[in-house]
Amino acid sequence: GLTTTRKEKVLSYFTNNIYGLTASKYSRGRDNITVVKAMLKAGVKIIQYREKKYTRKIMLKEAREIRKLTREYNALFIVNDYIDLAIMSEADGIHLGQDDWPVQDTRSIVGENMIIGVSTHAPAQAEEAIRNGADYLGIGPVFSTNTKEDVCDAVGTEYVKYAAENAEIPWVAIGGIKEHNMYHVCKNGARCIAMVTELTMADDIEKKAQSVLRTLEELAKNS
Ligand code: TZP
Ligand code: MG
Repeated sequence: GLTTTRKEKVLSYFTNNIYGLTASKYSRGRDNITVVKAMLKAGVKIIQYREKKYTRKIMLKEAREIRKLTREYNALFIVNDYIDLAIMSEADGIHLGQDDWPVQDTRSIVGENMIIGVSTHAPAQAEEAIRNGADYLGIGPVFSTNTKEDVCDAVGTEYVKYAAENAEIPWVAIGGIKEHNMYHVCKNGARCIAMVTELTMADDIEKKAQSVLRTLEELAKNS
């Protein structure tokens, strides 16, 4: 049958989509699996497993469970930080920060099929990530956020605009983005929005994600 290349796969998923991340610390006692299920039910098509405090054993168990669920919902599954966990859980992608392993070295380990995403906070970092073979970029933190420890200062919608005008690969805006301020992000060209606490802290995660997806659709139509 038809084979979808890595590049085509990324492009299709990073257009008009919400990129949902786990955060057990900010999920009001709900476990990561419950949170992911609610996001998937709502129609979120990219899930990142981001877990900073659990043991390897627990992370592997959760990542495999999320791998199963994301397959059922035709969603992309990305693992944050851990190359080994991404491989062991058969994730679609691995997400690297500026202080994680370099893209080229990561590629040599994960092979040609795995998507590699890189967090960037400035144009020079975006250019470097693209040069090194990243498949998508994280653009942010757009607004200030307390969700991430050692997060850099908010980069603002200026950097979103830069990405919209210059990025040669798909990208996702992240950091402090809520339903009420996503207008400013979309207005500057974002077509894929990452959210942590707007979803994980919601009373009803599924309802919130549905509402955010409707808002994104409206904003995309009018721009
Ligand atoms: N990378 C840059 S900002 C951030 C990450 C993982 C956290 C975003 O969380 P929130 O709750 O959507 O502001
Ligand atoms: Mg990292």
